[in-house]
Amino acid sequence: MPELTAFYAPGSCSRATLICLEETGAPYKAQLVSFMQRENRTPEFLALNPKGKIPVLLVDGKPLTETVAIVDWLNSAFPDAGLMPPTGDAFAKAKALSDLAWASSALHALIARVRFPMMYTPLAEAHESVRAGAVAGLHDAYRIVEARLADSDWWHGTWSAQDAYLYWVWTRAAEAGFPGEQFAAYTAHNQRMGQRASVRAVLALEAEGDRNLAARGASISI
Ligand SMILES: N[C@@H](CCC(=O)N[C@@H](CS)C(=O)NCC(=O)O)C(=O)O
Repeated sequence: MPELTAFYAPGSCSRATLICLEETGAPYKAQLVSFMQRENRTPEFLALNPKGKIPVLLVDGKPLTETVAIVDWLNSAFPDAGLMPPTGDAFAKAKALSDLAWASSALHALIARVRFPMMYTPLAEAHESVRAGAVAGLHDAYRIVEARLADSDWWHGTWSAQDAYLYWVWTRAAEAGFPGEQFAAYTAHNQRMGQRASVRAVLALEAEGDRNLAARGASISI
């Protein structure tokens, strides 16, 4: 069994990786990162991930970054966890990775613009239009998710890492005021996800992380 350490921050996209780790049932260590204290910019952290971002998964001490790659590796190491749809077909596997890449690049980028438009332009008067553009993009993306979930509990029919990522997106966007509840199937998906033991465990871990950060006066989320 490989030794696993996941670097995470409460509320951030590392939630998808943590949910997947929980779904594997493998023991792992969760390493809290304080963005406010710039723990993701220390030389030690940058040696693990020069991009200064989480998630990072240490596998026997070796760092792996990017959610898509982490999920792909976890799926290879723990094939029974169902992180990717079962297939012996290289094209079908590539399709599943394509869906996950869309979530972790396109959807993630829209969430970031909705939450932090000020990071994308120094012009205060342009913040609202950056946000509005991202909100429009999220509506388009949610229509795709809604159609996919109309007749299925899970993106691929059976639960997979894609559902973990979509759960983070819906929750994060709602926290930023995006009206996800207008999309009935996606909202029901979010509620189904909230009932999974893996998700409950991760939310409890993040709550503990939040308390830790608050005690340090370092509460901030990205
Ligand atoms: N493409 C990366 C995105 C990672 C990412 O943007 N992480 C954010 C949190 S959601 C982060 O670490 N931000 C800290 C920073 O940029 O300083 C992935 O899918 O893993």
